[in-house]
Amino acid sequence: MFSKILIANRGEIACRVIRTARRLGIRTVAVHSDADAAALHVAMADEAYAIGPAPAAESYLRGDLVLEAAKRAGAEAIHPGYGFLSENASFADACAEADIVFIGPPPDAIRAMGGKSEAKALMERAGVPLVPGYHGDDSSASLLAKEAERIGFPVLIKASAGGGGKGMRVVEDSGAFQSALDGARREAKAAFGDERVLIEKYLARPRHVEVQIFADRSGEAVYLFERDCSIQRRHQKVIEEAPAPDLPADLRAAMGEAAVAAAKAIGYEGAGTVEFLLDEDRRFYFMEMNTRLQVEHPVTEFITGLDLVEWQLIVAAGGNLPLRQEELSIDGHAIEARIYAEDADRGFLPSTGTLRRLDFPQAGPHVRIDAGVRAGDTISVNYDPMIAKLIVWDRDRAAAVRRLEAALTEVRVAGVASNVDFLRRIATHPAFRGADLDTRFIDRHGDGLKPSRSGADDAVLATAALFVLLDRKSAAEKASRRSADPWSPWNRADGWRLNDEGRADITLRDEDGRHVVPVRYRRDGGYRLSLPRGEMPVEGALESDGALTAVLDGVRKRVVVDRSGDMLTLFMEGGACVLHLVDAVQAADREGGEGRLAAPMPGKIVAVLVAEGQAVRKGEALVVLEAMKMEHTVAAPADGTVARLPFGVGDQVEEGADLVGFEASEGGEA
Ligand code: MV4
Repeated sequence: MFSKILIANRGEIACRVIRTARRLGIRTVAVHSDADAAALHVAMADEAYAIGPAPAAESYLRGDLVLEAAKRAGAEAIHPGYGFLSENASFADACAEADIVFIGPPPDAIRAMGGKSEAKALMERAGVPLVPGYHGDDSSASLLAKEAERIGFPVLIKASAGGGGKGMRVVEDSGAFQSALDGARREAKAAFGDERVLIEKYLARPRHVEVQIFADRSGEAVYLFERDCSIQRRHQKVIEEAPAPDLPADLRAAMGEAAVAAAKAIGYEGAGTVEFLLDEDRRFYFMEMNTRLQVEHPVTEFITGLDLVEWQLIVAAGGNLPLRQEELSIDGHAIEARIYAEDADRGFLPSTGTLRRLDFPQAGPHVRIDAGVRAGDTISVNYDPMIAKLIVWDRDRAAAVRRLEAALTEVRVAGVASNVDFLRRIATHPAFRGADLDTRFIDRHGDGLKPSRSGADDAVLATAALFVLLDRKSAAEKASRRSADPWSPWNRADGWRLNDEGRADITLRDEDGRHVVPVRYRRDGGYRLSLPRGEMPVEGALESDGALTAVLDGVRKRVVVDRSGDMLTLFMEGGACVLHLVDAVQAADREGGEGRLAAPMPGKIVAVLVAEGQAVRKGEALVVLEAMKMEHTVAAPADGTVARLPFGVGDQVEEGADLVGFEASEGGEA
């Protein structure tokens, strides 16, 4: 077994590999970009090497710099994690040339699975079922059109070189085929520099079911059962589970054996995943093979009781698989939810900033948290916005779903937007509970997955105002205890007025604007608030852990409130709410901010959809920015006129750059 390994990754996967290595007594070497100098994985490793500036292309993707660090550290092996260099065959070759073990498959196996068409041809020869289709070399329009007729509409056109859904076109009939083919080719060329396409029978409601396999150098291979990863958004997995619900034992075995056959066909070694599409009629078809450990591997670990990173280390060091197929079995059910710093209420725009608060449920036999960041860390645009993975296990799926719902209520993220409430809406959705899964789950149930609350309702405003009042009262009491003149009226926080009930205004701001909450101080220490829907008596107390016991209109609730500066994050039943306390003095300064449509993060302008002087309606798309491999549309915040367009297509813009000078029309809809 190795005595020292280098982890060529960051975030939660780096931390996860370090944990197993440490348990096995293996010394660990971390590499990091300048931006990650204080990151969790650096702190956890035995030693760490800076390898370059923040952009991944200048650090984590620089195989030469990673290898240089490995040589300096005397690491015998490199674990690539996932993403970055994990499926880079040239890097795996370079490791071998440097006599450093690449913890993963042989480079040729990576290459074999890299191209979709070549992979399919290999799988076909190995007897692995493929979707009926055409993936030959002749990609002339006339031949492809004939093949589409042969296959039968609807068909799916896919980029041969790509993945993740880029360049995919569903074609319902022959009349639409040529234009769809042209579009798919253009997108494939732009995304992968290769316009070759393949055609398949389109499966309308497939599930994404993938099989975890492991192979060792002796040629042995086993399957560690399957995962259902159908809950995806824009080809990014959101929730994964193992085993796949409602899979008959014979189908499970057939998929497992097909996956093992695929692995053996390419001389595989190490951890791998064979992805299948499972049709409604329970036929399964090879989709692609991933030649690395997957993000969602913990659900497999939970149901098999195994440590897949330990198996990777054993196999990479030349050892045999620890268990034979007949020694493997499924125990219970596990579900993973990916917690991302993205704003589910704003088109899942990645959210950057400092994690003011990061609470997780207590880990244990039923709950696991794989996190790569901690409170105080910054989520930046340089990397994938994953915060952590929450994985739960229980004796069966129903119990695991309940466990997931409960665990998600204890995940609190403040300082950046997160998808936690979106995850909760999925976990509590009847279709999810009923395991009614397919790859279009989120599309199909989109409306039922939208946030229930629109804006700050009375309960939110009352809770926030009460928190501010109690916070001020507590600060005033502390100040008077410290003050030489404890009875000074300046140390009061009860809105005291001569011959009158105490009064104050609490002004709060959110994306809908400002909310002024007039307060009257009651003699009994409570308050009476004037809210949009009427008066409300409130009282409560701040607990030592920052939680608020609020009694609103006689109903007692416990709410966790995080305060960072003027930002309040309220973790309410219906989800997290962010409000900003407006200090009346500074309020005026904010006026200058109106009319700004700033770039939410650095990126490139890929489309300007309006002209200067053009009248637009609220919500109309104005400019499209490409950042973090995704497109972000900047839309009109209200009815109005496009006054200035300082940038054109192809321009690079910094975070905060004014993309559009906008003038709201008088009284126009905002
Ligand atoms: C398909 C399909 C339906 N029919 N192939 C999406 C990207 C790549 N993983 C393959 N994908 C699909 N291929 C046929 N013949 C539907 C998808 C698909 C999908 C597959 C798995 C997980 C999520 C998906 C989301 C949309 C479409």
